[in-house]
Amino acid sequence: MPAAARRRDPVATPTEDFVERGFHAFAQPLDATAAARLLAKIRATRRFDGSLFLSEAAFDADPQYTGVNPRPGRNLLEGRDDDLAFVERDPAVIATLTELLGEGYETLNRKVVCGVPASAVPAWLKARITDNPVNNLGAYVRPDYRDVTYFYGIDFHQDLIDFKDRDADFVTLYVYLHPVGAHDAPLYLLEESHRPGATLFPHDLVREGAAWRYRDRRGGEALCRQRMLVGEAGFAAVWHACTLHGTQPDAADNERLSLRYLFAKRPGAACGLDTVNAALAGPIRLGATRQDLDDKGAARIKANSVNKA
Ligand SMILES: O=C(O)CCC(=O)C(=O)O
Ligand SMILES: [Fe+2]
Repeated sequence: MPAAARRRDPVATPTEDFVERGFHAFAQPLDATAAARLLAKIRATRRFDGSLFLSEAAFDADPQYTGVNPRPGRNLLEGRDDDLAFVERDPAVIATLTELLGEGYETLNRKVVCGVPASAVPAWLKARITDNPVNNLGAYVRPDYRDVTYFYGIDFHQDLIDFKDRDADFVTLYVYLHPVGAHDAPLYLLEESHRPGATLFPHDLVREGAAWRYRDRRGGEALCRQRMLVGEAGFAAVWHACTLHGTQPDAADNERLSLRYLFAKRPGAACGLDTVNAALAGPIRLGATRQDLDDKGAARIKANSVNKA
């Protein structure tokens, strides 16, 4: 057999990518024209500027930190199946999700995520939130606009963070709706950070050159290469619920708009994710996933790693 034929196929399957690195980036962007069409419709619903926010007095009169994300009845993507077909019916997306999650996988959640540009965040708010680990701005956004999730950066986290007492039986699919470069609040993802399994947020991360030393607080550690996810409109990537990723505050003048999906395996269905999870060194479920919030849901820790990425 010629050497070239013996060499391992350089295109890894999604399952192989998950086992080895904790994520899979699609080789080709999804339909960029359809992404632009949806983007225009989203942009037509509001201005992504200071008018998104409550006044400081209105916020302080009745601070609400929970229930401020999109939910059934208040989700900009509701009733937009046609606009989302370029994602949900894309053959490569379906093939990847079917391989990882099995036939009959379930959509747990889908929403628009906005990286809010620095120029849109009122000064009073910036002063309060700088260096908080999770700057989900939903609490400060006018209730009508809470049909989108707004971030001003979020520290390295596992998407399992929102699911205490649930197995990592789901994956995240993230789609950029326009080109995202280094200055558009791209996602930073830590390769191989899924391997120790589920750990408590905020995570124990120390920068080491171009990588991060990640300790699982159970005696295990990994050296994780940092990968900046930049790409064209329609760029898509899928990652494991234990893979660490985060964003810095959006320094550009423009908002970054993306789609974020969670897809779960059907209980019992044998799938690639079972292989991935069986290879993890630690647990795939936690009774508590985070310790950064007080009992009202407000930040009680000021610390942030991804801002040093
Ligand atoms: O889009 C972002 O800035 C971060 C999104 C993210 O990691 C999430 O929604 O879980
Ligand atoms: Fe996330």
